Amino acid sequence: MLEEIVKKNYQKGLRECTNEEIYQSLMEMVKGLAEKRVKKEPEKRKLYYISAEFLIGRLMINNLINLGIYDEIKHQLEENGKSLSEIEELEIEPSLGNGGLGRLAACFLDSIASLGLQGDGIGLNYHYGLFKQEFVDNQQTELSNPWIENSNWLIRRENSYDVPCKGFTMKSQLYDIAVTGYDNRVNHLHLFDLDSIDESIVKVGISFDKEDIQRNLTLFLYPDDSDKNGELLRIYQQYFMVCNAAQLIMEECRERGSNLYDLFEYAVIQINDTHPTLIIPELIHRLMKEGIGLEEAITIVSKICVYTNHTILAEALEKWPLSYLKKVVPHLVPIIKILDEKVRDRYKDSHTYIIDSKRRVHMAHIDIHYCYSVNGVAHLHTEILKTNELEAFFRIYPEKFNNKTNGITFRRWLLSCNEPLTEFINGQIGDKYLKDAFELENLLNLKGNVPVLEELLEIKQKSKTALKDYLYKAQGIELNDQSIYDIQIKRLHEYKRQQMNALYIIYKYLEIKKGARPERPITIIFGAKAAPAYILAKDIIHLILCLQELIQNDSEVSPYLKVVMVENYNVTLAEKLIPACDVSEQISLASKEASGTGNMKLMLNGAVTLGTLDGANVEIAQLVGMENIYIFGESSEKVMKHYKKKDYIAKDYYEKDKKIKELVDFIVSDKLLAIGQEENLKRLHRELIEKDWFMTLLDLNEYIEVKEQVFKSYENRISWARKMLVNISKAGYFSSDRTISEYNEDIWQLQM
Ligand code: 26Q
Repeated sequence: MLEEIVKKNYQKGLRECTNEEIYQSLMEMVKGLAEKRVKKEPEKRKLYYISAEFLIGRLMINNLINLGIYDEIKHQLEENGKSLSEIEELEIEPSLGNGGLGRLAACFLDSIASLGLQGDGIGLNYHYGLFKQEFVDNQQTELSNPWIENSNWLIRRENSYDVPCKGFTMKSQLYDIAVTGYDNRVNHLHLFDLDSIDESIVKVGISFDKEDIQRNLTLFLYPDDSDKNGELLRIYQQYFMVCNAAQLIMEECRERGSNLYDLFEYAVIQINDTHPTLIIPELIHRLMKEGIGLEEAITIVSKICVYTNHTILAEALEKWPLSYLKKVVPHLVPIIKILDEKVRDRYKDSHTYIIDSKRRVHMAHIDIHYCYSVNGVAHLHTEILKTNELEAFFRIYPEKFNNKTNGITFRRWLLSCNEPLTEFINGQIGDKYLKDAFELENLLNLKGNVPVLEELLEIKQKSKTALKDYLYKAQGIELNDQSIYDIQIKRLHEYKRQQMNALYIIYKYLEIKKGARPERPITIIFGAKAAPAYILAKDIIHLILCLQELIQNDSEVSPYLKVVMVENYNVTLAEKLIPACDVSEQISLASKEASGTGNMKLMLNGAVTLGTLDGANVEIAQLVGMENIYIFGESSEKVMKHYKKKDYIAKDYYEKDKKIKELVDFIVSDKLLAIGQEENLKRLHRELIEKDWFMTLLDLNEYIEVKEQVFKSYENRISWARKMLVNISKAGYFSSDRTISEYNEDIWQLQM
């Protein structure tokens, strides 16, 4: 079939084609095959997963695997002297997400289709998505990240809707991306674009006129919202997303037979964090326009919408000034006020009001009152929501709260990114685990089999060498593949504590300077983007890059220690880094990481976790047992007590512990100041001593101690391989197929 398409397009054979020509033809073929698999007769009930982010990554390999033609195409290309993996490198990954929440949405779409459920994603078609990161003078700089080039996965549709805002109406244009299930159905990701979008208003880097809504609306994901215009733009974006969603959903449900009074039998809407919350008043508004009374409209919508919370960080819980909503969507304001009044009539606790005394609208409160399910994303996270952050709501609606521990799709995070490991597993236990991930536990029978454990070590070695080759080619980075790869890859945030890892690097550097060389060289790898307006996060990147340079140029230290911060960390890079990882850094301040999903991907690929008892790490620890994970740090209960009592004083740790003082002061040492910017380094230094809101110094000593232990135990290679094996065997629980089955059984109730 590929031959035919190539012939039609270029009048020549595969062998004569360039990789670019083959890539284009493969895409055409896959798009055609996928559309053929779309069910012609839709089922009654459908899920709509609305999200500001869908971090889908490259799609070619994933689609070939899910359509069951990966091996066939690979061989066909080989026979013609072509390499699928070289062709894959031509694909630019869509830049439609930022971190965990967006990647989770992508894994979920894969599992929904793979389980044969009828469910589509709805989001925005950001032309430049999240910025592209480049390092200049050891600082992060942001560039626009165009991904919609000549060939892409978007399919232009007929659908276009009016989106009325105060003073003007915008028009949308729908694009779809096919979501192929593994050996199963095909659903869609619906991405709405502004039809009057104008890319030419972006002048330098990522700066543009934030007030020119009718030309800028779908250019960037998370435009800088550190000023009022930035915040207004975010509200416009959110409204544009949900107004289109509401119209699409109502149109589709009517086509499937709904009279709108029974809409809740036809649709369930999963609200991914608070960003799509305006769907609630918007749907009420639209149902009323169709002649349904207010009370009934509220009841219908409350039987359709469900909400997932992904964070307990106060700054991420969206609160918009009512005056901003009046400026953007005045027609929704009366409805929001009514929703608030109903709450006030019923409940005394003012913490649960939608509009607070400062006239700010709490988006999460709309969700909790008017959705029929509220879920957290890991056991610990859900418990913290119930007993702390959302306690007042839990008292009112205990039946709404439930946990759905996150998961990851094994199609991408094992099959597609780690072929050698996949083949190894298939060889040992067959491939039943592809449909039932718990089957991976059969690998436990091999715990005592030394040749098998040795084989596992060889596979890891191969991936480490592959990463070395890739990073050299792609970014000119030189790795020593005989060193330990210690990897921390995630958004840059103080609570994730990349700065603690940096302090370990300083510790190790000073130790080596004193003559205490590690048994084996250590490579500490970071991948992270900092939000453009998040100053401290950028300071932390600066520190890491300065350490990288310092150590690189110090011949006493560089043979034993290397620091690497990869540029523009994204899904594509994650797919190369994860198979190669030995030690997975999951070191957030306990209670702050809702779940984490990188921790699951790394475990599945045979990395051993070094982490705190936070998010899903807790469940990982329970599954693998304490002998197969390295845990340190104060418990979430203790950390939460520190916050309540305000009794964590960073300065005390700094002043009373000579070692801590030495490490922290190194940030502003002559050596680092000679490399980096005084302003950045001094600010970070001051912050760690004066504030340290995420308690880095609290856990620092224990972190260093346990990390040393990790590196020591790495030397017992067979025992380490056994830890790897146990981690892989127990990763089945973290398949997003399990997570999605639970969502469906407990919340969505879609036909299987
Ligand atoms: C809020 C207000 C204003 C501007 C931006 C935001 C904003 C943007 C993005 C708030 C939150 C996000 C993203 C959150 C996120 O990615 N959370 C992660 O979700 C994962 C999936 O559930 C979890 O595994 C991670 O623990 C959690 O951090």
